[in-house]
Amino acid sequence: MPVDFSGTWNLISNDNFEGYMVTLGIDFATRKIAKMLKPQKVIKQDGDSFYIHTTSTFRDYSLQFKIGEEFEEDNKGLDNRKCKSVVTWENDKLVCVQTGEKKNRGWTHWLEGDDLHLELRCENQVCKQVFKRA
Ligand code: 1AG
Repeated sequence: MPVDFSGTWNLISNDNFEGYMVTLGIDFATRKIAKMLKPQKVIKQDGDSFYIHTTSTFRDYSLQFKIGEEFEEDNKGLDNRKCKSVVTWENDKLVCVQTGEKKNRGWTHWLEGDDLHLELRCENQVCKQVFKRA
């Protein structure tokens, strides 16, 4: 049985979100608001199809993909850049490579105990987020 990320998840920690946002060129005022947020993620996993909806009081972001199928990602409401993204399994981890203007951009999701982990990478910055089941 593959890992199942499905569920509703609430952010409990957010390490170096600031550094990640700075490399993406997010302005000071937006970063100040974004840092205060406690986003919620709703993940629906159906075989190799994923739907990940991240919501907050400020901005929402939704993503739909199939494992191994490259798609055009429009980071609307985030840094507004477009990139070509592909998500693959690396053992039990979900690894996304976001190819575009920014080097070394991507993220990894995995489960650890009852928690959902997310590492967001851009250039030399790594943001580490942890979520608990709602
Ligand atoms: C995400 O990607 C995207 C959601 O988790 C937020 C993560 C990082 C934010 C990216 C850049 C910061 C830009 C602007 C800050 C403004 C608002 C922040 C809003 C945060 C809630 C949407 C991985 C994901 C897979 O798609 O889980």
